[in-house]
Amino acid sequence: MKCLGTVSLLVLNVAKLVRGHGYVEEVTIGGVKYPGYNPYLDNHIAKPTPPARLFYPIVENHPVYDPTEGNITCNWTREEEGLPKLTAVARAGSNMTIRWTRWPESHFGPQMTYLAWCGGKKCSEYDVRNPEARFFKISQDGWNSRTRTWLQEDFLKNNSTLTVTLPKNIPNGEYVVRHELLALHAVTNDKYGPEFYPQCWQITITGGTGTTIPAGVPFPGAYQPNDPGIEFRTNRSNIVSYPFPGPPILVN
Ligand SMILES: [Cu+2]
Repeated sequence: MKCLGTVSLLVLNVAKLVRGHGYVEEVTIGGVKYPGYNPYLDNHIAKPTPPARLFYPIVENHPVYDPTEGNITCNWTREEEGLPKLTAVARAGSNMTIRWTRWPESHFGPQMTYLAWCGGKKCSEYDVRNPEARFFKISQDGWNSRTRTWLQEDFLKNNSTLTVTLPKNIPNGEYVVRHELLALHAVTNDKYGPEFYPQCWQITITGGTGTTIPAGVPFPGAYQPNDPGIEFRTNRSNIVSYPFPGPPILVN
């Protein structure tokens, strides 16, 4: 174990030098802590048996730049590792506490979170990267007009941790959470542009009061590069409000 720890620290430090990006390190649901998919460690212990996770495997901590391509759904995924095997039991109306790797201070922008119903199947047998999957938005936080700061600046004070509340008014069953940070700092830069950091993990909702699945949108398909909240070039001193990309929140 000591040896593994040293290796992962080395790899992480190198990765930090190369690119200061990130991924979800841990999520707490119903008081239980679940590790994220660590692209610098889990991949190496994936053979012959991948570690059982809630999270869709990811290749790197890199962002997705083009919101119209397939990786916008669940990041640069490792399809050869298959779907996650675990699900977290989550009460409708409860909080998920999401801790990212130390988020770079240069990055700012919102978070958006969606759920996709797994069609009455186990999510471990239903890939939400298929074109039929639909995602409904449950949470978003962006520009705080009182403090004049972005969500990604505010959550740095809290160890890169944020909270998303699950809706009460949805049917019980298995869902995939699609949680994403959108970094806007490089939108003026023709070479890079907006940076999307989607992360997907599986939950099983209990105690829900809803009887119908809220209307959802496809990924890719929900975002276009010139959406006002994606091609957002407004100077910080002039921001009045932030037009979130994607649909409104229809359920709570
Ligand atoms: Cu970046």
